[in-house]
Amino acid sequence: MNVLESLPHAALQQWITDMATQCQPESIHLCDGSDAEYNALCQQLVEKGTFIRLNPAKRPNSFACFSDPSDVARVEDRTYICSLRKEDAGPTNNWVHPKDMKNILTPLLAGCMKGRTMYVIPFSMGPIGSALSHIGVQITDSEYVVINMKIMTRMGQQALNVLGDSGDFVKCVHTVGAPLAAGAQDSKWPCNPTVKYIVHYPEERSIVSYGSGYGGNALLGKKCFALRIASSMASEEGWLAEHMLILGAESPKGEKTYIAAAFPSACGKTNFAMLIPPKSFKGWKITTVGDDIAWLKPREDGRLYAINPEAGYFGVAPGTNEKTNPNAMTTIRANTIFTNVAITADNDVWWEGMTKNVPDGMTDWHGKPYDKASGKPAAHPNARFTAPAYQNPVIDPRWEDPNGVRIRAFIMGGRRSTTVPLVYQAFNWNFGVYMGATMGSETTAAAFGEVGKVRRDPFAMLPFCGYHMADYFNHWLNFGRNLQSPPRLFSVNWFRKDENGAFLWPGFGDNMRVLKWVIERVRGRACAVESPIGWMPRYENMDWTGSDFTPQQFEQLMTIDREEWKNELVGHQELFERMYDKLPKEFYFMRQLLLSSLWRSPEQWSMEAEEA
Ligand code: O2Y
Ligand code: MN
Repeated sequence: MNVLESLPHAALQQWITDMATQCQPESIHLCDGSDAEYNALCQQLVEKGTFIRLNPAKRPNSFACFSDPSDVARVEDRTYICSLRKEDAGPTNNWVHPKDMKNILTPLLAGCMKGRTMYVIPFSMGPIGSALSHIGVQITDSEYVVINMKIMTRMGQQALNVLGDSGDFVKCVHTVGAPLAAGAQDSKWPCNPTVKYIVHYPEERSIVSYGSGYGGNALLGKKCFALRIASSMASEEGWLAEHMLILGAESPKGEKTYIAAAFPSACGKTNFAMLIPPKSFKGWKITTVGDDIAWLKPREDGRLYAINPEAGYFGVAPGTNEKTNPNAMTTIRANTIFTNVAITADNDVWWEGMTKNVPDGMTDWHGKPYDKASGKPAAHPNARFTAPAYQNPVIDPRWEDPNGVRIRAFIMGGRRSTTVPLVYQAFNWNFGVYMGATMGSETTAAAFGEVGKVRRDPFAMLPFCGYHMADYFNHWLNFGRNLQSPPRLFSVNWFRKDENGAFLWPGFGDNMRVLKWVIERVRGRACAVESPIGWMPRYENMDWTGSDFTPQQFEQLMTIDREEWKNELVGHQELFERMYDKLPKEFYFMRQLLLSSLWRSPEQWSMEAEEA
């Protein structure tokens, strides 16, 4: 029997049939999401030479693979939002009219899966059956993608059951763009080294990804669906799809507070999601609901609840170690796929920053013997692990709660060596939205080549917002108006440096001190002092047990330098000018207010602060 005939969903059946006619695969495989299917596909990739089975004694049921060197990261310059109107995509997205884009893609898709299997992956973003979840169906010609989607989503029959015979689904088409001629030898990492397109049609709620087999380009449930398409759905339907981790903080008294936090890449987002409090914070426990994406909706009580739409972690490996993130190291101890890491002589994995000592006899991410003297990294800086979330030793007991968890605070952070203090709280929702909109992070070598330049990354969503960024700000402003006791908004910066370039803040576990102040603030128990940019803790308002951090060090970390802030506000203006046509008018007024409060002399601020 034709595999598709078993599908009760006529529109789904028709769409798959149409795609098969276009892509001309050799066969079609409807994924059931079973472990047997997963194991068989892993074995298939081992036999093909794509996967290397890792030492079962050290890393059970785990595999490593090396991508094509042209296919190692998301391709932002090849990523498009093809809305019907250019002004709906906005100035920060690449835009082509959907008709013109289809004229480009149709010939590329014709016969693109020749010689390959077309896998059909039904998947749920979010817990099965949750009112906050949404269904997608991805077709792909990559076994690697099927295996990763099994870890990252709830996929297979369970998602088909939710769809029934007429449910809505986001159409996700993926091909590596490398048709295989009869009898030709396949490459270990098929992809199209020169032609790549990651295309989103927000009105159709569909995605087409051509030419890449890697990460955010190919696992379409993640950035493409859960952020770009979902953010556009969310703005129409009155919810939020955000590039945020979700963590739970439990106090020694058992009081639980859930917080969502947005950080651009290279800011320690996974470390924060799995934070281990300092030993002196006896009885405090941090648990992870999600490490990357949050979907948030108000419930009948008017309060805001969040789910993690994902089921796994696609985390950056380099820099992860037993000190920086022991919970991540435990999470990836088994059942994990490693991409572009180095392989040790005893068939385990290694990357820069895992251990001080660089092991001998490794294979590098190019699959070649690693020459320690080369000065080159053994693992690619964007090397990844794909691991099931349930393996996280600090997974939150409610991480799959279909109702979501109530969010009490949003934390926004960037990597700033100057200007931005360790922590401050926005005066109100609107100032918080302004704060998120003007977030910036200094570029690191791995990501952008030019080091240390502030790149504005509103809500860490710049590469992931599926519509006009200024419409997104308006959506946030409106959204707050309808919430009962809305979450409070905070800015953090773990990366401020002194005049010698040394970090002023220890970070990692000590970030718990900041988190505790945030929690106490939202619960109305912590004091703060008013500054020109928001509410800030005094030294004595934070918990320093077990720390020798001095009031003088704190002062340096919290300084608001008027000249630096005037420059900062010039940076805000530059961002606003890029999107002036739709920018919320409130933002101009808030910028003016910030300017005028910065204009007051520092002596005046401290006098007013004392009075407050
Ligand atoms: O490089 C990629 O293909 C993936 S990018 C990514 C992966 C996991 C979580 N976050 C990100 C990101 O760029 O924000
Ligand atoms: Mn991310």
